[in-house]
Amino acid sequence: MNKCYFSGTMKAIRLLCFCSMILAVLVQPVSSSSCLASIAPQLRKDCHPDPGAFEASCLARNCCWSPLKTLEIPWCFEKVDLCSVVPDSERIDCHPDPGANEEACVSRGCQWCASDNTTAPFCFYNSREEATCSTRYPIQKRIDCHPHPGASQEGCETKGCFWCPTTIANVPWCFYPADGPYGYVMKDAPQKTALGWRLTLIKRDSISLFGNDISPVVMDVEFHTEDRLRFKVYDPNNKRFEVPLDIESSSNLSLDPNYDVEFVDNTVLQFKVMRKQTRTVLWETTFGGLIFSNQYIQMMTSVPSTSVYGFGEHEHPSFKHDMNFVRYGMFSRDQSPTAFSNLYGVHPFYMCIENDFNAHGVLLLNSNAQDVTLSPFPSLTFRTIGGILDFYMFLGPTPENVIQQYTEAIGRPYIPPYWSLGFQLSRWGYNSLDVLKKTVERLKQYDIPHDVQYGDIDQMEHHLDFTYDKASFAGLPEYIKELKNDGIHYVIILDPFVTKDEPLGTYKPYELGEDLGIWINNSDGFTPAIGKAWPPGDSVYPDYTNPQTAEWLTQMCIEYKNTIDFDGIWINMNEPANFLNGQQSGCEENNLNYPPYVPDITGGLLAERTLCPNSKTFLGYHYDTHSLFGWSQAKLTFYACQNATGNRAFVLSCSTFAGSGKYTGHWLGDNFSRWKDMHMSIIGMLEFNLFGIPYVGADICGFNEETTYELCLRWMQLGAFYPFSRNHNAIGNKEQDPGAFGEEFATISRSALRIRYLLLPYLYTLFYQSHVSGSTVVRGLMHEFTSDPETQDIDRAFLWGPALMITPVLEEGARSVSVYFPEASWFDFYTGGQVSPSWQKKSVEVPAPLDIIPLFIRGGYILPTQLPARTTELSRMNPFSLIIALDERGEASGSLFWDDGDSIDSVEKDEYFYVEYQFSNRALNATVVKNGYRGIASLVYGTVQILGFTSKPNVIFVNGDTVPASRIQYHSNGKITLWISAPLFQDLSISFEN
Ligand code: MIG
Repeated sequence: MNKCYFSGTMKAIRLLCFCSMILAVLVQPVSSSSCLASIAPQLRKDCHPDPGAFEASCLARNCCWSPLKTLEIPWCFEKVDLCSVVPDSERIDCHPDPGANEEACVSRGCQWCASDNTTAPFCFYNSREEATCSTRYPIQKRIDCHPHPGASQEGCETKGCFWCPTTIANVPWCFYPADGPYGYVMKDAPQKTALGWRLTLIKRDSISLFGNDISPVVMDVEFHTEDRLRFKVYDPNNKRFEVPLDIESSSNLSLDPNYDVEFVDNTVLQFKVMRKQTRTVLWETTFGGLIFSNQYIQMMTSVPSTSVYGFGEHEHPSFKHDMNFVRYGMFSRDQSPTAFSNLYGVHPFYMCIENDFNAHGVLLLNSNAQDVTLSPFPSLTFRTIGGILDFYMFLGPTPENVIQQYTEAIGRPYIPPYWSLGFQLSRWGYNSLDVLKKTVERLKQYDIPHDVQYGDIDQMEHHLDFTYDKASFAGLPEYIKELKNDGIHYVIILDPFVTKDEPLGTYKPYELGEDLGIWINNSDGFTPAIGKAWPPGDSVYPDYTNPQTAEWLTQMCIEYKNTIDFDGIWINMNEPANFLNGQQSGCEENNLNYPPYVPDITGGLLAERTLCPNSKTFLGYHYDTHSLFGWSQAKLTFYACQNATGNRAFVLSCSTFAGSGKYTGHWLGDNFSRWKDMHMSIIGMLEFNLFGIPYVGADICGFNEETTYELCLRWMQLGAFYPFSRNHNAIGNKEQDPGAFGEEFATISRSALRIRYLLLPYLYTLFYQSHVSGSTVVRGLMHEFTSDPETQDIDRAFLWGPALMITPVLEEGARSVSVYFPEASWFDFYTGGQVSPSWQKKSVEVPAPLDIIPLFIRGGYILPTQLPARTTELSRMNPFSLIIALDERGEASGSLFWDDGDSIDSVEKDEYFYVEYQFSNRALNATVVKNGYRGIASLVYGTVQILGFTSKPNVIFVNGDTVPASRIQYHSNGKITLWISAPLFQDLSISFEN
């Protein structure tokens, strides 16, 4: 049976048969037993009632896997034969109009069964009742009138809304139609402003969901740059909270933007944004759907395709979103990754790939508790309970362009210190200096690269920041000096809570903070808010939105540095976390603490595991600033770290917000030692690259629960390719450092890490590019092969920049991986041989024995490398090499960024080195573009490898001198290796002559 594009009538079926014949070879067959995620919940028969269901165990039963937010609905269910479930005679046509196909059908919330032995409609309603009211109120036009649980017909109708139950999960039962008669209308004609347009809107009716509706509201449309548009809806008469992120707007009047905006005044006003070149509608909202009340703001828009990525922070089951009425809450929370839960950071940003493969991105700059619903029409519904609607759209048109434009607005990522690209080791619960020493020692014994060592809260005295345990960690300061001599850097942890209950005169962090008055306060604005966390007694929280806090933090860091000679700061639990729900004394009953609508967040309570929303910070109520805590802390910590160390800052933050990438990296939180979590880590890493935080990784081998030999080994291999590569473990679990499992494990980990170290110059160059132009460091294949739709769903493989594809093993027992090779020349990293061109645009099973993580280099690129060593301090002195992978035309290009790796703002101060490589016409040219780093003088090129060189040259010249035959090796697979010696700081030319 084939997908077909007609439905309903006899004639259509004949057409179907005709078109099946032509299409048979073109389209993939679908079985009538379908795994559609949209299958009505009542048709899902649980296939995994026993615990422990996950994707692989479900598919092993030959069942369907489709996680849904609603837990009561089975995620693993038996395949449903839609064609037999609803008898022909009972089918009510849901798509009598032309153009029916599976997607169009599903987007109406109906069921699709394309069968050629029936005359019944292919697209039909779930039930008679649904048919009756859904014909009147199509689900795609419903604006939720009761977004919180507990809707009833009576309650709904008294609000003046319509009631129409449906079996589709997350579709509103109580709603009003998007095309009116509610919402807002224009008060008068749009006004021209310096940057664009201003519309004054007034509410046209008295319907109110949550009270305190605001009218008039103003919408400003600002043309910021050719590729950036801002539209902002706010209260002109009352200043409401706005996120203090300075996004500059140019006021260039000669702007010729790549977008058009349109106001269509039909029955109800519509606002549209179109891509000028293609006329694709990127945004289309009606003001009939706008709700703007004090604590409930809602807007719904269509999106041009279902290829939507982003929104965070969550554990998303796939990189490309499932848009079947999925809702995600955003409110920072200390919560180990759980499907659909709101996690540590907040990133209301998405990217959409349009049907013609152009890409755009949108940020909703709002920090209040919020949620977004993704629906298959396709559309997005935004709901936030405070602030304003402040949207920024970025026109791309490539995915990389979108992220470059996004980071230009919110702030470009910093360049991490070079040492922090090395392998890092951590655990919670070494519990003593002895154990720490033994662990470090065995990595050294096995010669496993090791650049950074962490100390977690068990090193503190009673969990107090800026202390260390002088009993079980006696000698720690001296030991850190030893580590330094060995080239290993040290990172400390800071929790945000400061106990107020140490004896007077003994705990400076509290006393100094008291003097400076820097704590988050209760609603009175002057008594400190008191919570409870790890330290003994009760704790207060520094308010990092208060500029005074910088002084406190800097002083504390400088003083602590005299004892513990740290190089970087890990800031944790900064959601901010609290072991209580709200303050010690509870949260008063009021609208801030208990707003009429609570977005879809874990626990359904804003104060859960944090402070009361009506606490006061310098910038305003915690209600508004909660999700900015980690962001504001990262910024101050970045400068405090610089001040204390005198070197480039290293900050690793748990909680992040849009713009955090300028100051910090991120690890993906308290994951689990499970195979599934390895896959999830790739999705998280790809997403944080969209969010402008490319320095990201997950706890290698898993944090919670016990790891296993094979899981941990495969994870060491994958983690060797996280931009932030750290093995970290929770207290109480067995040791899982790469030295803990014996010789074989150590050898395999070592070789994966040595590949990482070999490639560090390439990785570092990617970070430079992300800093100056905002491109991603790790990216999905869809960024590079956007017009190949196959790449849109790939989230088990990823790229470093444009040129290196990493395809890890993510399943227990697997000794091969299925790899999709987009259209390009690819070379096996290990042999340098070209993969068969017949593999292009195919998925191929590639061998992956336990000691190998398959890696492929893309033709057309030159990768700078450097011989590895046990630390980057050593490897940075080794000879460089070039891997030149040729494309079909025999060409390739690349570049190298280099500096001392550790000083502040080397790019801004012009203290760096940059060389560009170009290979064409059988010759390599290296052109030094910037020569601002003195240390370059001692560095040399050692080897050059050319991959895919088909005709063997007679002579090879390096800077005009013939290379002796003894320094050339021709491999049978088309690879040539040259041993050369040439200084890095000079231009280099290598030619291959016949
Ligand atoms: O309540 O510092 O995410 O990495 O090891 C747990 C102890 C607090 C959570 C962090 C984790 C860290 C742990 N922390």
